[in-house]
This record gives sequence, structure tokens and C-alpha cells, in this order.
Amino acid sequence: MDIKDVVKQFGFEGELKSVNEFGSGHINKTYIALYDCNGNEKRYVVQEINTAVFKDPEGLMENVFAVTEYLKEIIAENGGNPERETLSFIRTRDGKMYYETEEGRCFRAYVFVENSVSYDSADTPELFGKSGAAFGKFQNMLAEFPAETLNETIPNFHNTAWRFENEFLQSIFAASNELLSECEDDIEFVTARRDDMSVLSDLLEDGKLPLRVTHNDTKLNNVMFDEDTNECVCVIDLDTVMPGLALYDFGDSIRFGASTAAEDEQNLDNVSLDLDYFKAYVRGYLSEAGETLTQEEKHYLAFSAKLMTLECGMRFLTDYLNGNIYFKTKYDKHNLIRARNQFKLVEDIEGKLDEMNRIVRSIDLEFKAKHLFQ
Ligand code: ADP
Ligand code: GN1
Ligand code: MG
Repeated sequence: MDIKDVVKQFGFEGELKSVNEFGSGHINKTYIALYDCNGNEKRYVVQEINTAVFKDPEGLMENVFAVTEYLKEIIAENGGNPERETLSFIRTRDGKMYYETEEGRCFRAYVFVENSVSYDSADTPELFGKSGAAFGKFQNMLAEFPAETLNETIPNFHNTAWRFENEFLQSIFAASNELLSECEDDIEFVTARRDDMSVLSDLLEDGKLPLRVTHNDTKLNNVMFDEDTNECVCVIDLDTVMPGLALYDFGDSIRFGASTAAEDEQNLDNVSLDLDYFKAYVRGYLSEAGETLTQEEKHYLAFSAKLMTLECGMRFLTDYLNGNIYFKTKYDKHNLIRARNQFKLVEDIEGKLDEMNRIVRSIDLEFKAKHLFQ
């Protein structure tokens, strides 16, 4: 079905001018639909949900509608602009949360956040720090949301040990000898870090870390910034909002945004963890979430950056061994390049963990001291 016919299924105002593909996500397909509305340009975002990854689109849309409605109330109570500071989903003409074509393809639509941009990398630590504050605030706003009412759209999403046992090892068993010999060192790299994988899930199971409503995909390009002021406008890409650990969100942000290189940079000499970016993110994040987080959570912030990077690298490697069936790729070895990039970052983080822990402790103490004297 043509994308123009899909777009017409939603209750958009005006006359359709164009539909163009947009964004750099690895899973869904995003389009911007441009409308002429009495001489004014109006844009809408239409996305095709990747149903191979999100097998329950109904459950996914229930989550995003529930979370965005909840956020809108909090934003309005605090004097903010609910239409701009969270996503606004638009139903189909017949009132459904998403449109399903006869072939079973699923599309949903939301209001385009005008005058905003997303970044694949931050030019300055300050900008990255603002995304930390945005995700910290997002976490706080959802602190009282009844997590048990959310559908677990992808079970075990950040359960690294589960992914190792059930996905990574399976991909090794099924891979050809040729692939296995090409990836021998990479497989060894992951396996050598097996003990790290269950650290957070064990703490959760033992009740030492609280279950929270989390975003689970906290890449920098999932925050929209105001084009004029460069202040954060809203957090987007809510498909993976589920019960989880605050540490998943913190760690994944660092993995993506505090690296000195893009996720698929091939020259590994360019890949390392920038401590200034890390520091700025910790400051932004704790400025919003510092009072909500437990000491145990803060204790594992730096470690979570290592674990989320290892997990993501392992997922890229798994997909490479499986024949590239999950993440969008642009060339044959794209997933292998991404995996090696993440492993280089893991190694670098390992060498910097003590310093990262010192940074977290000192910023936390600084905020605590400020509160004492307020
Ligand atoms: P993906 O799952 O593919 O990452 P996203 O929901 O993050 O999809 O959307 C991809 C990109 O589209 C974002 O990085 C952002 O630049 C843009 N985008 C998404 N939603 C909006 C919106 N409501 N307003 C403006 N731009 C948006
Ligand atoms: C995917 O869709 P996107 O690009 O925001 C993936 C994340 C990975 C990320 C790696 C549902 O996110 O988990 O961390 O790629 N999303 C899903 O860049 O698997
Ligand atoms: Mg995204």
C-alpha cells in the first residue's frame, strides 16, 4: 500500500503536499507528511511499526497512549505546554490507535513538534547535559505511574544475562563455521564478561533496586530540542516504555551520547568515553532525578554505562551471526562494525570506571550539600 494512502487514514487537517522518509532509527520507519492548511504548512509524523520487533502493536499503542495522557496531566499541572512537551498521538479516522493495512502492516501518527530538532551527537557537553536533565525529569514524572498496568512489549528487553543465554548463545549454535571464525575474538570478548551480565537483574530480584517505569531507549536522538533556544522540549520514541531499572536509561544514554564517535564508526582509535560528557550528563540527570534515586541506584550508575554498552554490542553481534534480521543495516558488515565499536567503548569504560564513580559521588555530594543549605 502506498504511504500516501496510509497517511489519508488519519484525521489530519488540510491538503496533503508530500510524504518523505525521515530519521536514523534502526527499527521503525518514520515519515513526515506535509499538509497545506489554509495557506499554512502543517506537518505530521507517521511511523510504520516494525511488527517483527514489536509483536503486539495493540499493547504497544496502549502503553504510549496511557503514558502520554498521564504526562500531559502532570505537564499541565506544572504550568507547561502538554501539546509540546510530550508526544500527541492522532487516531485514525475511525477512532483506532493505529492503522492496519490488509497485509498486516501497522502505522500510527502523531503531531510534529514544530521548531524542534534531534541530534545524533552533541556538539558540547552542555547540550548532552540537557538531555540528562530531560531523561531525569521524564523518570520523575512517571514515578507514581502504576507500572504494573503497562504491557511488557518486549520481555527481558534489558535483561542482559537473559539475552546472553537465550539469544547470543543460540546465534552461536546456529552460525556457520566461517562466521564463527570471523567473530572468534568478539565472541570471546562477550563471554569473558558473563559475570557482569546478571549484576543488575540479581539486585532487582533481591529487592535492592526498585522497579520503575523506564524509557529503555534513551539515545540522544530521542530527545527533541528547541531550534532557537536549544533547550529540551520533549522525550520521544516511547515504544519501549516498560517497567525497568532507572539504570537502563542512564547507561544507554551514556553509551550513545558520551562516546567520542558514532555507534558505527569504523576507526576504533576514534572510539572512547568522553569524561566531560559523562560529567555533564550526571549533573543534568541528578539535578532532576537525584532526590528520587536510591543510594544503591547511584552506586551503579557508572557500571550501568558499561553494562548497557556491552549488551548493545552483544545484540549487534547476535544480529550479525543471525544474518542481520533485526537492526536496519546499510552494508553487509554494518552490525559487526557496530558490535566492535561498542566493545571498544566497553574496554575504554573499564579503564575509566574508578574515575566515573568518583564523578558520580562528587556531583551527588555537591547536590546534597546544596539542599542542606537551601
Ligand atoms: P525510531 O524508533 O526510528 O528511532 P523516532 O520515534 O525516534 O523513531 O523518530 C525518528 C526521528 O523522527 C526522531 O529522531 C526525530 O528527529 C523525528 N521525530 C519523531 N517524532 C517527532 C515529532 N513528534 N516531532 C518532530 N520530529 C519527530
Ligand atoms: C534501536 O529504534 P532505535 O534506533 O531508537 C533499538 C535499541 C538499541 C538501538 C541501538 C526496539 O533503537 O534497543 O539500543 O537501536 N530499539 C529496539 O542504536 O530494539
Ligand atoms: Mg528514535
